[in-house]
Amino acid sequence: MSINDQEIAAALAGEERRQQDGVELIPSENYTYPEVLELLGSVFTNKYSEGYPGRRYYGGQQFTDEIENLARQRACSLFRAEHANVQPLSGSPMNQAVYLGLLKPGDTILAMDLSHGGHLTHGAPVSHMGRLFNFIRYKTASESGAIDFDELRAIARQSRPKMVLCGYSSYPRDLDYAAFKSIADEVGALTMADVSHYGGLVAANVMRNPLDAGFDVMTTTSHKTLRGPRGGIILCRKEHAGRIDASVFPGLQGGPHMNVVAGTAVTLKKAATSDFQAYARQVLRNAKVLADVLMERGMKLVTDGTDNHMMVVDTVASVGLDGRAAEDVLDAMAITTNKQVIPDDPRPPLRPSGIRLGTPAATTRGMGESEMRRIGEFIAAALQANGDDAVVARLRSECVEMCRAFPVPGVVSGSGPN
Ligand code: DSN
Repeated sequence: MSINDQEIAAALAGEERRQQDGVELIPSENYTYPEVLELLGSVFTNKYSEGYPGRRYYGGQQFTDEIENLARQRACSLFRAEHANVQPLSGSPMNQAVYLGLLKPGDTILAMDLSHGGHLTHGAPVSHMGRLFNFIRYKTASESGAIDFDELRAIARQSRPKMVLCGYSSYPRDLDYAAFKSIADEVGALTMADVSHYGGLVAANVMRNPLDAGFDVMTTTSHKTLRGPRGGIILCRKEHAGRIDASVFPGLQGGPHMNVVAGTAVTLKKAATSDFQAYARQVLRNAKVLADVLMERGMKLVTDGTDNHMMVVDTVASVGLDGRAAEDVLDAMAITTNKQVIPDDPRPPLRPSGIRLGTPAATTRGMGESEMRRIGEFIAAALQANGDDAVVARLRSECVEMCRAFPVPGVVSGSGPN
């Protein structure tokens, strides 16, 4: 395939080179399968399919119905769910569809505070959902990161939420879903878990599955640890199926992206294999090693370690650099991370106190514990280099050389500019 648009072709080549030559440590990113890339560029992108299999508003659905049915069945079987909706265009509309489908505007939702690990869509005041619903936030214990369930119960008794929401995008521990469920039951609230970050780890049974604890709804994006195309999946109990489906379409969205649904179906089949389970176990082992090396090298990690695929480094406490400065230093040596607020961060979100790191993408390209040790050493050395460009340049060339031994799935040439 050739792209006859020089500027775009050059940007694509540059991005391929960037992905090939650098270590991707943003925990929500991953490299999808070459088959998924092929399906994203397939003729399924041409098709409108408003409605659901067997009940569409446009003709010509014999093959789109087949792929959506397969995706739904595979999602239910993989996650032990009674019903699946695979149409959400991504994580934010997915969560919005659940709130809007099961609750009324103004209802109270109990959710984790953003700086303690919750997501923007969990009611951050800057999000539309934060204005539409009454979000009450719970926090984690500052050192261990544990959730104080006695405090949570007291907040629930007082605020009488209609929904108890858990799940996170920057919290390095697993959750006790049974404890959330028992509090929700006590106050008559629905339960929802957003496992977007760790959906692949739940699928592989290396992290707990909220549906096993009787949760009403679980949401996950399809592209993070699950390694699929960019999309969202809502899994729920049968009794909520009608309201969830109506909320996604026609409530919130129009035509689903059937090229993405096809890629999701393939992804879900792969996620049920022993190869994927081995991958998920390696993601966790890699995260532990990376966290240990960073701590050995004097870095301060929020909650002092990790039980999942990610960690948050307090760079201000570790080396006196805010998250943006730390992100820039690491970018310069071909390690991509993202700036990150820490619990109750006194700093603003664009100059927060830390960075967030994760191992899903590096693990996909075959990096293991020895590479994690090297990456941990690179990061510590770069952050402790006091702005010495020569040190950063040397680290960059070592890092790039290491990366070239681990091809990125889907990168064809990697021949873009350095
Ligand atoms: N952007 C994703 C993340 O990085 O956590 C979720 O919105």
